[in-house]
Amino acid sequence: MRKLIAVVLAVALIATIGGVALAQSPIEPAEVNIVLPPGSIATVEKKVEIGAETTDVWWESEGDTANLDVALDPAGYDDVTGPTTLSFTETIEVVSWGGVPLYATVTFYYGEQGVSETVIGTQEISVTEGYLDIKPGSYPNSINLGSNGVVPVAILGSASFDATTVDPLTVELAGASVRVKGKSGNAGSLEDVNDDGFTDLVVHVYTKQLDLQPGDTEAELTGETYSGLPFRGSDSVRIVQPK
Ligand SMILES: [Ca+2]
Ligand SMILES: [Ca+2]
Repeated sequence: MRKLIAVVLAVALIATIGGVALAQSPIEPAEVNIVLPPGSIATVEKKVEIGAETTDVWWESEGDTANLDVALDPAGYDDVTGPTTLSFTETIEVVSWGGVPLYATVTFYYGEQGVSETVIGTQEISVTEGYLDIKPGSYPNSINLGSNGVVPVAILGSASFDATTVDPLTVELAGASVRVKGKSGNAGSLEDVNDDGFTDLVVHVYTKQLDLQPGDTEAELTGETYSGLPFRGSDSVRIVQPK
């Protein structure tokens, strides 16, 4: 079983550079959920819009840095001329669980560093804890790539993560989609698979669609909540060779 973390990045600032009004959310994605075990790293491709101006653009991160490490690459851009969109690769690492949720704020600036700086926008990051379990209740999570069947995956609810908010139709495991039930169009079921009092979402993905190779040890899960917050996560797998 692996930890599941929901990271919400919210941006709600409007900035103007060189007289050009930027989009309502100059920083994309505006909201993201990340699912990953402590000690591992999630990456998010992030885009920052700037207006018609030659300027430096950089970022600063603050928050619960003892437990949550947030950094972006590159550290900044020098003398860029807009309007343009700048790309950053954001890495979010849970160093340890110092109580949940964990918080961080990333602020983007333009201007000349140390001389004049104006805020482009901020991200508010909050991390809540939940759990993900491929083949709930069993370990190792053996997968026979030659199987015509399905693999069950449980997104486990907790005090800080409501698994019933996940839209099962959006869930994919290693590129494999969720089995939809007959004419109903429903997918997944809500049940308490680990008997901890919190409702869990169980889906089944098609084994044939799994983008996994012999030797792979992890499978990534992606999906969205009903409100459109994307999330991702991973759990260990053991690939069994087809006979
Ligand atoms: Ca398992
Ligand atoms: Ca449960």
